Amino acid sequence: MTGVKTTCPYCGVGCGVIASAEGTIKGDPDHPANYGRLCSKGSALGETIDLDGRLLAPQIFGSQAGWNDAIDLVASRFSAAIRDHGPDSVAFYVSGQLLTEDYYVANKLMKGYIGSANIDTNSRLCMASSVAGHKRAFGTDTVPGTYEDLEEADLIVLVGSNLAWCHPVLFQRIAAAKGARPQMRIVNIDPRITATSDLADMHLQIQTDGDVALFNGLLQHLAAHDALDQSYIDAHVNGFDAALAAAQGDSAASGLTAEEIAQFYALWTGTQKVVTVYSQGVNQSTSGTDKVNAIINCHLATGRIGKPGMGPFSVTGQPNAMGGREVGGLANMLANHLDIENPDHRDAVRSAWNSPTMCTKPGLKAVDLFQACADGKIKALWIISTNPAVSLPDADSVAAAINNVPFTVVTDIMARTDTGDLADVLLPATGWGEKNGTVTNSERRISRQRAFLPAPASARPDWKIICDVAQRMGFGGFDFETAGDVFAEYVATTKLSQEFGKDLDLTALEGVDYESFAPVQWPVDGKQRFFADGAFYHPDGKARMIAVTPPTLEAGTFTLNTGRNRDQWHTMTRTGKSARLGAHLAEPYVEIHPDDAAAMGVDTAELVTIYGPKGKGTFRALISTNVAQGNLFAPLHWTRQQSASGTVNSAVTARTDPTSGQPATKSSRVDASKCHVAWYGFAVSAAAMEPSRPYHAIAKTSTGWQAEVAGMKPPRDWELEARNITATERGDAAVMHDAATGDVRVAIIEDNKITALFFASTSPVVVARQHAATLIGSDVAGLAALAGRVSADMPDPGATVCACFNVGVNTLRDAIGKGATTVAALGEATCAGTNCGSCKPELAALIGQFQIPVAAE
Ligand SMILES: Nc1nc2c(c(=O)[nH]1)N[C@H]1C(S)=C(S)[C@@H](COP(=O)(O)OP(=O)(O)OC[C@H]3O[C@@H](n4cnc5c(=O)[nH]c(N)nc54)[C@H](O)[C@@H]3O)O[C@H]1N2
Ligand SMILES: Nc1nc2c(c(=O)[nH]1)N[C@H]1C(S)=C(S)[C@@H](COP(=O)(O)OP(=O)(O)OC[C@H]3O[C@@H](n4cnc5c(=O)[nH]c(N)nc54)[C@H](O)[C@@H]3O)O[C@H]1N2
Ligand code: SF4
Ligand SMILES: [Mo]
Repeated sequence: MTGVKTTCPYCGVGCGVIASAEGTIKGDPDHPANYGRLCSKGSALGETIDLDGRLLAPQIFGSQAGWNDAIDLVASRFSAAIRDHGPDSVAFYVSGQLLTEDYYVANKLMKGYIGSANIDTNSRLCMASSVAGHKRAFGTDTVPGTYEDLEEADLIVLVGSNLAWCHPVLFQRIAAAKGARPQMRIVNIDPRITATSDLADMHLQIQTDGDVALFNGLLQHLAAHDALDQSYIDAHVNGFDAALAAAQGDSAASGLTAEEIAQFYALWTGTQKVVTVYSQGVNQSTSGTDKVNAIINCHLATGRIGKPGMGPFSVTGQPNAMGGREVGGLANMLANHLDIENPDHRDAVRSAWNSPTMCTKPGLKAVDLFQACADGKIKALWIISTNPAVSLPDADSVAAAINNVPFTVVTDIMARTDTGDLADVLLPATGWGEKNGTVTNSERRISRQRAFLPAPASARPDWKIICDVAQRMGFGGFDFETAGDVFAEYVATTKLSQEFGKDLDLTALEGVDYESFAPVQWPVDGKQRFFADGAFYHPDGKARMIAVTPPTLEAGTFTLNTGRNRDQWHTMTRTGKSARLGAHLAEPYVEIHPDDAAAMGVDTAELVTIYGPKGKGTFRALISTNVAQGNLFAPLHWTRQQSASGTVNSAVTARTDPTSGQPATKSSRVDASKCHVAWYGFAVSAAAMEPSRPYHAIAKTSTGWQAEVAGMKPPRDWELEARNITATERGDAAVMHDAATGDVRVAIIEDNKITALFFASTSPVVVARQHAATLIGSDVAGLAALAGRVSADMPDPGATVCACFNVGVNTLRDAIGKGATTVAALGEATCAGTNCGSCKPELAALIGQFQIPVAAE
């Protein structure tokens, strides 16, 4: 296929993509991350690159402006703040979705020219605990292994990772490896049962933050069962005795049964080739760094690190989380894995940058940075490629803090985001497909993102915008012509890493052709893994085992856990554009245990309000035994753009890990109760809706928009209510109001075509959502459509399971009933699961659910 080779802009798997300007998207069969595979989000990239909703020109105080004025204003306001209040009165808050080149110049500007380290990134919310844990253990922030280890392992332990939904292509690689070698074992450790659990031989439903207790217990068990690699410890590891002594607590504090613990320990102890994969269930915790070290301790004590099929493996979330760490993106790091606290390192970086000044101390970490905004200490703030008014804990206070900064700049690709809505200046960036640069994935592989579309209107690449501002502030050192020039300078500076005995030396890439650059893993000398033979980066060359003790668990009514959906990316600014992706789970929801729901008097699909100390949110109840009693789970994706009350971080508390500063967004202590409403509604419309009701959530459909709504008292005029909600003034309305049941149905018809449908009821509206959406624009007689039922010639496919081929649950149930009782057979019958495979765990679960049991003979 012809097209441009680039890299997916979503998760840290870093899949190679072949894309064309016509919007065709295919997996790159030659890319070592995915060998041609893509997940549902990657496959739908073509549907999210249109210009709908894009920010296409700079905006100053709400009015369109030219670049010259915008750059002038930004440069002069930052310069004035620095002049009047010092360098630490300004701050940048950036993103693991920036390309390495963008990240490099942002750091250079703040740390080397402004002279402050007040540049932090959303990686603080994501990878900071892994970074801190790596540095404590290895003396460097380095992931030892490669993706192949996941295929070569005999045991994969997933800790706090919903890999099936969040790193789907790695999950598919593991599933394929297990298919080929069924003796491979998988253990999933998560307080919640997830799609990832379907592949697991053992699901350990750990208590929230029980991980340190569990892995401390494992260390004891390894010691007691003669399973240590004493010669590795003697030669390469410090701190064993102290770590073991600290590990003497009770593993029952993990919340697991003695039998579960014994089985897990026996499996780990008896299997040499173990990879422990961990993600946000580990990092996003007040004990996040300790969890990382508790896991690494077990690998160091057994020498199971850096060898094929063995090692601790922190998978990165964002496409360039790793690249950001390489260029020193965090407030407490310097470029090239050098240390901000080390004056020799600072001096060397300053002279490599030939810069006038240099930060002298670490800057503010994300949560503290926004607190400083609230406290009036930050006079100018620049937010790039991230949406903190949604994604930081205590989000309402963060929004207020941003508002409190005298001058705020936001660079984004979208015109409206919750953070952009608070900005004084909006700067339009080129997005994926329009810009050039590099990203580094979870296995340290650097790949190119390449443009295959022209830059729309006056949008500019992020690195260019940052350099324009730097130059206007009067700084030399930013006169790059292309992203390739920035990359070349960055690569040249990595010689410092080598000079100081660090591991990030990319100088072998000097002079490579940026245009034809093929994916390359570092170190670039061909060595695939780190640490099999020791050679750690502490001054004595040894690793450190860290003495860690389990945290004391805080009391509270409910533990609010938060995370991700399969088909949405973070704050939905891109994935929210795809009707296909939106169909999987279309509104903010909370998973709640049936006993808790019953105690609250909450029935299926009613609404639950979650109260944090500083804010609240209202969510659709998804009653499920996948969460333990006392636990709630809600996704982080919904923003005020789709749902005024669905931003879960409004209720999430801003507690952080003391070592890494990473917020503990998986364990807020909250209250929750039923949200009593008088009526529930559902609407589909050809028009864009902004319903603004006590509860509402909008989503894109194949024919327009849908909205879930609820109200505190019935309106006087249902037709008017329907027209207001569906943003449909014109056309005739057919209204049915059943006084006995309270059910309301309104169809609005113009020129014999249905333009809007509205359903309301005193209980949650039962109507086939996707089917209703397909009626918009059709000339089906309004009243038949109003029945909300489905005629024989238009079967309702039901809620979407396979987003690639739009296959619904009803279609799958039919196929299973007709004998398609394996995932492969379902694929043949319906196509479901045959493209990206992200829905295979759900297909398997449906087969279990709908298969007619065969009577025992
Ligand atoms: N579809 C999709 N994929 C994504 C993203 C996305 O937005 N959408 N975002 C990307 C990014 S940036 C990231 S960081 C990754 C995140 O990838 P993951 O970390 O896999 O995703 P999460 O859903 O945040 O959390 C993982 C699991 O941690 C569990 N957990 C909560 N508390 C604990 C605990 O105390 N102990 C243990 N052991 N587990 C716990 C949660 O129940 C949850 O299932 O995903 C990346 N991939
Ligand atoms: N409660 C809770 N909160 C969490 C988490 C959780 O699990 N639970 N997870 C945390 C984690 S791990 C992460 S990574 C964060 C993610 O949180 P955010 O980074 O805030 O979320 P995104 O939606 O990815 O924001 C990216 C923004 O950049 C814009 N954008 C896209 N492309 C470009 C570009 O090329 N240039 C520019 N300038 N802008 C662009 C998008 O439109 C969007 O507004 O959320 C964190 N928050
Ligand atoms: S797994 Fe999916 S989201 Fe992640 S890089 Fe690959 S295609 Fe993109
Ligand atoms: Mo992340």
